Amino acid sequence: MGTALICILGDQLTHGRGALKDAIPGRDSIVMAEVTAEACYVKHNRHKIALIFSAMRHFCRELRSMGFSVHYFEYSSRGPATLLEAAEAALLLSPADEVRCCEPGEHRLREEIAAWNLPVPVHIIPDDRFLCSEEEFQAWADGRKQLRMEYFYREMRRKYRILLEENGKPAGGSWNFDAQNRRGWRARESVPARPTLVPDCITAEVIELVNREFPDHPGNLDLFYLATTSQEANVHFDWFLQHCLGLFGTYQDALAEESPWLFHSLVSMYLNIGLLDPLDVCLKVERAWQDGRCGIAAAEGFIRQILGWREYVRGIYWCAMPEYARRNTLNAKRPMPEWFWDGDTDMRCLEVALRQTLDLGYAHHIQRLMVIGNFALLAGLDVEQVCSWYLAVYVDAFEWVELPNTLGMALYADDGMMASKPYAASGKYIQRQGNHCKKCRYSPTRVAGDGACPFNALYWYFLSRHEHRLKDNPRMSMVLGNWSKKADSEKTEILVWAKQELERLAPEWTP
Ligand code: FAD
Ligand code: DLZ
Ligand code: SF4
Repeated sequence: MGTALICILGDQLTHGRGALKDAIPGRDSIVMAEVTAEACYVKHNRHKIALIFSAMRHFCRELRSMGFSVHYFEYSSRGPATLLEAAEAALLLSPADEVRCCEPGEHRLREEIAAWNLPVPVHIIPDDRFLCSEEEFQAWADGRKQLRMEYFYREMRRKYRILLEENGKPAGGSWNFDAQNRRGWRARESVPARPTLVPDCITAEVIELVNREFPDHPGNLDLFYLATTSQEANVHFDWFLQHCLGLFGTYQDALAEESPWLFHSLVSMYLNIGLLDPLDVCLKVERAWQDGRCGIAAAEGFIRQILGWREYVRGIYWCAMPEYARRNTLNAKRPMPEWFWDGDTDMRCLEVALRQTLDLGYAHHIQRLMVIGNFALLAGLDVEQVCSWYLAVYVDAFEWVELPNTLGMALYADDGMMASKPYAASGKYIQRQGNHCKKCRYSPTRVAGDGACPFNALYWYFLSRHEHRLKDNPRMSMVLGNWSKKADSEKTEILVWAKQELERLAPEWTP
């Protein structure tokens, strides 16, 4: 083997994996670069940029301590602006026989790197940090009419023998304990305070840089709360195992005034950039259940998210790209309102979810799906704008995971490839799941007229708009039946009100 220049991207920070798999210190050199092209292709939340830059700098330090020569370009107007420029500059400093890069997690960057024209060949190495390869997923998907996550997940449980009895039956007698995981939040439990991390000097320097260089990006870095090394991320996960896992399942679908994260793990960002290993995390949760530290519903609920959903959405993304990004089944084109960028709305559930999203780069699943996503779906907001907003605002957002969740699951824009029905809900659902409505100027029990929760009329308007498309879906028959049973006068009143509210909340035309 000749010498290689190994290009490590900001979300590929795992030792011994991907392009680092056969790397040898002294023979191969490494390039890492903080570049405008990656930092600005959407207005990434400052927490995300700070996490990635700081984690990259820490990872570089670890590689150097292992004996690797690393060409590290810190963010600067005089430095390379793209990853290609960084690779070119590094090749001049360390000539090599080949450039090696692990396949990027976004289609746009895969295309870009595949087109790199360098003096030596560029070899793309498969990303072995996932539990299901793209080929394996494709083989599972081939010939299936519907790609339901539940069946994929069972295969994954079998493959890794997780939560499985000796006889191959699921532990606890069921594959899925979701029905036990839907309790609403009534503030009866106290949410454990998360340990705070004091930024070290690398992180402090990065925070200053990000505040200076990205002034118009969202994110309040005074609240920076993220681990930036694998070791810290593991400490963080162990804290979750000890303090939150027990109630994770119970309150997985809850919405709370008191806490942005309730009993959620906050590990997606670490998994997505390579600081935590997905199998390791699942095995630790299985062990916690085996040791009696949590119930089966909590363990299964958590493992399903990682072994099931996370791998499944990645499979969908690579199966369906690049056409997937252009899908818009419901023809949703209404401009996204400006208040998505500052959280300035009097709908309390949305205000809470948006403000924490913008300030911290974090919202849990139900906030993303049933509050923000639900509003975007019901209002018919432009699919492309909504997807690029989600890609920008969350710390854990990379297109392979963000796009299927947003376009497919939340917006139902892929004609049911991801979701068996639209995740459309009225204000009653949000009221049941949490305590925001008590602090809201709207009433979740009223449908039309001043003070009525806008989700209610928008919900019926959504159903009536898309009745023709949804009428053959058995999972929609009950709600569509409820709509059709309403008197014509009531229907008219609701629809007139819905259109008026929609124009007020998300004007079709903005000057
Ligand atoms: P927990 O609730 O503690 O769950 C544990 C882990 O399971 C997560 O860390 C994550 O790795 C995995 N997981 C759970 N649900 C999903 C899912 N649907 N898809 C993939 N992984 C899942 N997740 C991202 O990592 N990046 C995104 O950009 C992203 N965008 C989303 C957009 C929308 C509209 C929706 C509905 C969901 C999105 N998700 C995304 C999935 C999920 O909301 C986040 O993974 C989760 O909220 C992260 O918080 P947590 O680590 O506390 O998760
Ligand atoms: C997201 C991101 C950001 C903000 N900055 C960088 C960077 O400066 N250098 C880098 O190598 N990677 C960065 N990334 C991550 C890449 O955008 C990521 O590799 C692609 O989105 C593919 O998942
Ligand atoms: Fe949200 Fe409606 Fe409840 Fe207000 S009343 S918090 S808008 S669900």
